[in-house]
Amino acid sequence: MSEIIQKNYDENQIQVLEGLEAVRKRPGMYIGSTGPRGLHHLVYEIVDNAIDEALAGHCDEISVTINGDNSITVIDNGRGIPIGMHPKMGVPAVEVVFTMLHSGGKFGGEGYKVSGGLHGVGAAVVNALSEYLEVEVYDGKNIHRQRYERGKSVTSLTVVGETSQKGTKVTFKPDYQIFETLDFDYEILLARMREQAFLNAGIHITIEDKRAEAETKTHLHYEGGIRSFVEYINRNKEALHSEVIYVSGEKDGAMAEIAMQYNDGYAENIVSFCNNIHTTEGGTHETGFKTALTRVINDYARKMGFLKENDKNLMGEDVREGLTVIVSVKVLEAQFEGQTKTKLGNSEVRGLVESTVSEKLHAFFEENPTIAKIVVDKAMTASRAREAAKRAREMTRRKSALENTTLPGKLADCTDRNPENTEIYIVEGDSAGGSAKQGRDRSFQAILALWGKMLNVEKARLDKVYGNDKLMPVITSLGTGIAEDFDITKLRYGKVIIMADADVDGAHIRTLLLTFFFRFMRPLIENGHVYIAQPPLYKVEKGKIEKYAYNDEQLSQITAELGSGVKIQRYKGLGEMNPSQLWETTMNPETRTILKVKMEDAVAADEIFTILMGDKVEPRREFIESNAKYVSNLDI
Ligand code: 1YM
Repeated sequence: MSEIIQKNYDENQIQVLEGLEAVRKRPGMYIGSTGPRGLHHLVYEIVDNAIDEALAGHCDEISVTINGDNSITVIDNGRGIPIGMHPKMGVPAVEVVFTMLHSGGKFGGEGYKVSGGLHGVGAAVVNALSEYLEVEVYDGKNIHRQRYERGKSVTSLTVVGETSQKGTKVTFKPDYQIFETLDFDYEILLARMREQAFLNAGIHITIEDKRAEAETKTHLHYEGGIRSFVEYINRNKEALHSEVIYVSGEKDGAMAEIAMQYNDGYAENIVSFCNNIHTTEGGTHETGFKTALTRVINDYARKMGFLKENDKNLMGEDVREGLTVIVSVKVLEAQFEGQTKTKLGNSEVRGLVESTVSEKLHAFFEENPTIAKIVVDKAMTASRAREAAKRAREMTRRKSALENTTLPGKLADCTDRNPENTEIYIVEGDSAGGSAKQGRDRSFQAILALWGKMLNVEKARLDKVYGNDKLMPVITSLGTGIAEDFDITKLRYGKVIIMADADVDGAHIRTLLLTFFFRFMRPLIENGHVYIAQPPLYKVEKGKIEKYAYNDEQLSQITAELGSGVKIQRYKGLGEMNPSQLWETTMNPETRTILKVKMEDAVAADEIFTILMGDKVEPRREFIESNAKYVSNLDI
């Protein structure tokens, strides 16, 4: 009798060895790679079995340790892998689990198994690729231990002690003959364990690195589950509503839960899971979510009158701007598709997620109108920005027509063609343009005068740049093109100097130009090509002495110097200076002051522009009254 059993055991053993030999021959087929990714994958396979035990409701504590020799120990407090004889194989079930491929997952186990990975053979694959693996099963009475080397058992399952605990402990060391590196990355494992702790609310996971000099140990436990996950992802962002929106539903044994929160950023962040497996390629659950979200927000916005009859519907990308969402589903028979088998294919899941979000999110909005309003506002802003961007794109398509345009008639060009030497003054006002033209050094200074009536800033949308008689000459003069077609190598002048009066109209034109550069020629600012000219505010005369003051402080200094009998003239505009005065005070590189525009200045101008264009009258009036200053950085 014992002989027969022994014989069967041997036969099984042969079959097993062949099986695991296949894993060692082609490890990539089972774990993807033998690089760091594959290495870390081994840990996930073992932990997944413990997580499954938690999902089945038998385990709430898991610990993961990176040992000093780069081996890994995983312990759980579940039922323990069964140790009874396997009826067909004639060896303990635990040995089948670690030594047989296609052992078909769990025997008779039910529930939401991690069927996406290695279909229940994860433990055997890890064993095959380990220099050694030791499993201990605690059954509440005894400690049972078995050791394997490169997939082969080197001891039989033996009682090695007593215990009152229940659970499973697995220690394994990845095989240096297989892996390119054995160096586990604590942060990578930590991130994965944190994800699992979020997805399995209430579970305690401890992760420890014993290689580190200082003790490195993290305890992960989130009662809030995927709500906490969303808060975690948004932790460094400005949330638009403090409460995370959470909905869940169930149908025919499948479950879906969704947690979401908007932040003030623009990125959309959808993270989805099926049976705790990160579905990086998306799938039916994500599709269902997106469809429902767009519909619910549009319906609500219409119903509440935020969207008027003639307004277009908000698009998917509008309602997802600044959204962080976790979509987690549990299904009995998950079908994974796609390049990396991380795309969920189950069609019934789409319907489940869609109906759950449709019904419950709608109800949530009805009950939380303040949050609903925030969400709709965010989406409507995104929609407007998208429309503006679209118009901007359309306009760049007309660019080729532009490139061929001859230089504008209002440009008085310089003779030097080397941008390293040249500069262009963009001047507002007819008379100032005339003085600048006469006063300049025509060898390296070009003048572009912006004529015509002062732009009505409220009506001027930058996305209508092509119809803008102030901006068109600027584009053609600089030669770079705009937006996606912007090419700094085509810049015709090294310095682009905005010269405008120190009054409201001057502030308008500066704001317009800076905003335009910021939105459509950003590298121009980033590379430090844009400057603001600083004309003097006062002329101080005494006899034959003429001095200029650029601010009030200088004025009092000069008047103090010159003593009594000085004549002070306040310049209201550039046009009040004759060509030689303009050259001397504002254009001569030896004596002038120009301010280099920094990105912060352009950002501020862009904000001001938005205020000037916006519907709110009060901020606009405030701006015009205070005549905001943008420039801070003294260049020369
Ligand atoms: C540290 C790794 O593997 N825990 C673990 C594994 C199993 C069970 C419990 C378990 C499952 C079932 C019944 C069942 C596994 N059992 C099997 C198999 N921790 C770790 N904890 N009883 C115990 O699914 O029905 C495979 S894994 F196949 F033997 F049942």
